[in-house]
Parts: sequence; C-alpha cells; structure tokens
Amino acid sequence: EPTAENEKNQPEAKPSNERIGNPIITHKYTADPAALVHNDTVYLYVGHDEAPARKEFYEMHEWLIFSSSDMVNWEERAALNVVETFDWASGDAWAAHTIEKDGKFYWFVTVTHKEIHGKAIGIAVSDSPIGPWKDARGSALITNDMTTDTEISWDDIDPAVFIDDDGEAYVFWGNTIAYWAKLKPNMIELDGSINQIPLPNFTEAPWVHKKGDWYYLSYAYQFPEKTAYAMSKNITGPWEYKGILNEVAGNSNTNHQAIIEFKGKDYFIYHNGSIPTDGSSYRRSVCIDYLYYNPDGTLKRVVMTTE
Ligand code: FUB
Repeated sequence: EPTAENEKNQPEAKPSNERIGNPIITHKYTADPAALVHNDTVYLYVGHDEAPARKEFYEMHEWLIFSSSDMVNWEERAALNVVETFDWASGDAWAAHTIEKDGKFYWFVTVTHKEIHGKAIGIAVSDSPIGPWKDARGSALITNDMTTDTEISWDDIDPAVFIDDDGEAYVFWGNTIAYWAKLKPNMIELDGSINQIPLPNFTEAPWVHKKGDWYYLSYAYQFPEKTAYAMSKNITGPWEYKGILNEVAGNSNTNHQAIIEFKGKDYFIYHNGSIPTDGSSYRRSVCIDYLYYNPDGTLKRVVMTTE
C-alpha cells in the first residue's frame, strides 16, 4: 500500500540534464535499461551504478526511474532500494524489467538472495509506473536452486517479461543458459515448467518484443558483449538465430538492451561506459539510438551515435 514513508522516498521530478544526445543521463551512472510505454510517456527503469572509480565490480543498491514524452528530455522520477523493498534480499540491484497488466505495474528485478546461494528474481508491484512499490510476493519468484546447475551463482538474472496479444504472460531470464516460463494471470507465480532456449553464445540480458507477426528475442552475446537476436512466429519458439544487432558498446564489457516503439519510431536502448574520466564497465551510462527493420522483418545493425 502507498505509505507516507514511501511517498517521502520518491524524489521530486527534476530535469536529468539539459543536453541532447548520448549518453542520455549524465548526472548519475545508469545501466541495464528497460523501457515501458504508458499513456504517451516512456518510463525508463535502470540500475544505479555506484562503484567508486577504482572498484572493478558492480556496486548497485537501487534502481532509478526516469520518464520522457519526447525521448530527448528525461526527468528523474523515483528510486527503489533493494534491501528496503525485499526483506529476503541482501542487495545488488542488477537488471530489471517493468510491465503493466490490468492497471498494475510489475517490476521484475534481479537481486542477491540472503539465504539461497546466488542471485534471485523478485517482483515489486505498484498502481503507478513510478511507485510507491511494495514486494509483490514476500519471497523470490526464481532462485538459483530452481534451474540447471551451471556452477555459477549468477545464472538466474535479468528477467524480461512479455505479455502476448492473448493476455498470457511469460518471463525470460538467465546467464549462460536462457530460460523461459509462463506466468499465472496474477503475474507473480510461475505457471508450469522452466524451459531452456538454445541460442548461440547466449550470455545474459534477454529482451522479447513483437512487431507485426514476428517475435524477437534479443540478448547479450559473448563477452565482452555484443547484442544478437533471434526471431520466431511463436512466443514459445523455436527461435531462429538471425545474427548480430549491435557491437560491443564503448568502454563497457556488458551491453544490455531494451527495444521499444514510441510515437511511430523504433528505439534501441543500451548502456556503455562512455562518460569521460570515470566511465567504465562498472560506471555505465544509458544511451538511445534508432532501430530499423528490413522489409522481411529482420533488423538492421544499430548505428551507435556515441562511438
Ligand atoms: O548490472 C549488473 C549485470 O550486468 C546485469 O544484470 C547484466 O545484464 C549486466 O549488464
């Protein structure tokens, strides 16, 4: 429920910067973008990279929300802290994705579990795209012990949720192995088995979208990461690998994408490490470039305007 305490935690809307171009946010380091279009506004959900300059690993305590009505001017709207939101989590605001269903907003997140070894996926819920948010389940939806043991503790990360035209919802996630499962209509429970998707050089960061009759599954490929994609006529696959969509993004070994259509244009949203002096793989910045389709539905390679 919205509480006075929650309301207090939401910063007032303020312009993120005055400039046009990439990176789109320069007053904070931002990573792992996921975008949601709602009522002629784009809501951008990102992780907040807070690693000090000499630290060579992620330090991420919270996610941030930005919004824009023109894809140029971005306002910082709210923050969500891992340990204040999820009692069962110890920290690490890794990649996340927010989706709307029946007037409720579900923010699927990656965090570290306090008791079950490794990363886990949880869900926050709100009546609005900017919050206030509360833990939707009081427990993780997916934990490291529910999937194939790849001997890494971070193989259950990077949720991407997709609602098909018939209203059925699916969650995709993974590192090294790509997984998917159906969600129950309540959005907060798995419905049936966890399935694997064979994809060449899958690293992490799946994102699923639909255009016309085609479903697209884009993902981080190899390491340092490029973005690759596959296409299918069915959300449950089989997925046909189509090739590289984006090259390694400047000064970052990860390249985490979101794809949306907004006001008739298609956008590829990702991160790099391009902020001068201290930008790096652990101090990343969100960027946006146009995405173009070929007449047969395949995707043209992204031209990064930051390189
Ligand atoms: O930001 C932490 C992790 O790095 C994300 O979960 C991955 O997608 C990669 O970007």
